[in-house]
Amino acid sequence: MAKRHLITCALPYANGPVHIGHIAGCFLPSDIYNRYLRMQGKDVLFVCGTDEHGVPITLKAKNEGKTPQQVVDENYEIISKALKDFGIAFDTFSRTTNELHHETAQDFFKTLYDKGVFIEETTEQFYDEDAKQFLADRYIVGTCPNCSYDNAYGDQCEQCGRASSPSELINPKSALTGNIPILKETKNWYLPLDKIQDEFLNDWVSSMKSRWKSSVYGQCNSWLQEGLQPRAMTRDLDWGVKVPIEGADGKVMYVWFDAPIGYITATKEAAGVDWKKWWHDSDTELTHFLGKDNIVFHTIIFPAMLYAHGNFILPTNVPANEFLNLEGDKISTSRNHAIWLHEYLKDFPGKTDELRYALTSILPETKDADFTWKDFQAKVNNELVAILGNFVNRVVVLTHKYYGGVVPEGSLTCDTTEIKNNIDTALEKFNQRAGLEHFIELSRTGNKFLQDSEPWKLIKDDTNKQVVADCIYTCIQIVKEIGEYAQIFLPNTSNNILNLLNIKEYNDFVKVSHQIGNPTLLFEKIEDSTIEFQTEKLKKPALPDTEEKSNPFKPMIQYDDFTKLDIRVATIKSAEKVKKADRLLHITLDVGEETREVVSGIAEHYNPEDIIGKQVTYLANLAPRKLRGIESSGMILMAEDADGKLKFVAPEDTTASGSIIA
Ligand code: B3M
Ligand code: ZN
Repeated sequence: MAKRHLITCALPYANGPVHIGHIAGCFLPSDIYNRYLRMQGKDVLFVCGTDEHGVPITLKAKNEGKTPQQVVDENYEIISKALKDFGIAFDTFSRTTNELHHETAQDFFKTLYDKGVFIEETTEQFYDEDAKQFLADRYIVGTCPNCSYDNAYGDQCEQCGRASSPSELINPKSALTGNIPILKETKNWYLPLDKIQDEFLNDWVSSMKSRWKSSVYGQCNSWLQEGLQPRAMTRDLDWGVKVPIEGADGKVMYVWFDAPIGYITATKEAAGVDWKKWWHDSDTELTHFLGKDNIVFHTIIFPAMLYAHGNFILPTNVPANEFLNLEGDKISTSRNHAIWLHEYLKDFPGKTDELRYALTSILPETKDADFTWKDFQAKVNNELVAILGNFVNRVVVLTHKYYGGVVPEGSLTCDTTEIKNNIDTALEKFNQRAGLEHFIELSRTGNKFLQDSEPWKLIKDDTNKQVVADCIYTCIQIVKEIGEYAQIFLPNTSNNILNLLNIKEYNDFVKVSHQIGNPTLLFEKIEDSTIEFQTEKLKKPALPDTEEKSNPFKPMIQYDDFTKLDIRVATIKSAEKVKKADRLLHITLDVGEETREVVSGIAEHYNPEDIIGKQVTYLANLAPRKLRGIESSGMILMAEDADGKLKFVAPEDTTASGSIIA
């Protein structure tokens, strides 16, 4: 029997907020397990944090004209607040950009280095000569060898999902400049997974066969069957944890090296000097919660790191979940087909338990699951309102009606022991969906007991006094049990039941003669219109950010796209108003070797006579179109200020007409 339990939940990437897929994948399952163990009186530490390194964050920063630090700061705020408001009860929610994390990861790396674990290898990697940097997988785009999609990333094609390496791409290009990258030699440090497989992983993984979920064991085993290869643990990049050894300037740790060490950092933050017992003492049981795309990192790479380091315990279980879909379709952050947690919390104030319940009831434990708003509504209305809320309310109301809210003297006449055992057994085995079904069974049983007992009939006859008292006494104890188990699944409801029963904590029975609280409803029905609103919202592409941007940056283009634009300096030779068109000026431009006629919508901003001789920026190769019978070739580019005023963009000093702008 383990003395203590360390629970980790996969660190969400700080490149965007979290959505219900993340919640069902690991936040909720880990929180349920955490709450379950605590209810058993176990010594538990539950840690998480944001994963703030890696190339996607640097690309996002570039796209949005921000620094990577700004991107992760913003997302840390949104993510940590949403998870806290949702009641995920981490002991600490750390960040991998914290100084303590950099120290911890560097210590870990240094120990492996000093033990001679790494293989140093010089290989040829793609390098962008203009950007003067090596190109990590995500910085390379090209044509997918599998499906011919021409914007596939170096590590994965987003169209067909195939994982690949940059060298397999057809016509690889730098995502930074569009250049064709050259191959250049660079040294990196590799974890010899092949060797660690023979020494340790094969035996260790097979010893876990009976304990781990078959999907987890199966995936892990198939990697081992294929045979592991050494894997680079360093990258030529400037965003990440610096590699703490000589000759490693300009290199950082591979994000999947430092991220799981984030669990250790978070433990240090939560437990201080006591952190060691959580990671070094074999009496600690370590459980990693995560989604299925992270299995290999938690069953192979991180354990290999821990083994190579020595002294660390290894995970006892890795109960990974499958994926959650949304309304029959994959959740997609780029298409904004997602329900963002922070938006749910804003749209449904005070309704965290409703989402917890609906998601727990469909957790993708053994296969992918589908969330629909209709099902959410049905779960709330038909189960939380009609079964749980209804039972609790009836009991409180009847206690007030018959006994003025004072618990009558009675004895237990309905036994719920088996149901409670069923909840425990299911949760022990990570069958949380089943656990929730048994939990709602408590309320169903209470309702049926009350219905069958019919105290409202018996009360009319004085000889039934004790039977009625027994019935109400028993129902009050069942309400208490519901509240007690709600600590695991529905923490707000659990607190509300404490108030209804007017007790401070859940222990033993609610005592005879105790005055309970006044009836209030635990849940309210979700209206059709609310569901329609949410379903409509899913159809609209919106920014997942909290604040609406007035002037968002456009999606990234490649250098090639840019070079298609022929932009020149031009000089205005003549200008006149277009008849019967208030906004248009007909302008003749000197573009060097020729003149061009342009119709421009700037008549409200400039008088024709004032602009003769002005220099402007001219897009020369925009396909011509006819405006008011005049063919307009190309376009004069204008700057627009916040008030909508248009202004010419001119060279700093007079420049020959026709000069190229690039
Ligand atoms: N950030 C991947 C993910 O969010 C990664 C998990 C790290 S766990 C150490 O899916
Ligand atoms: Zn593809």
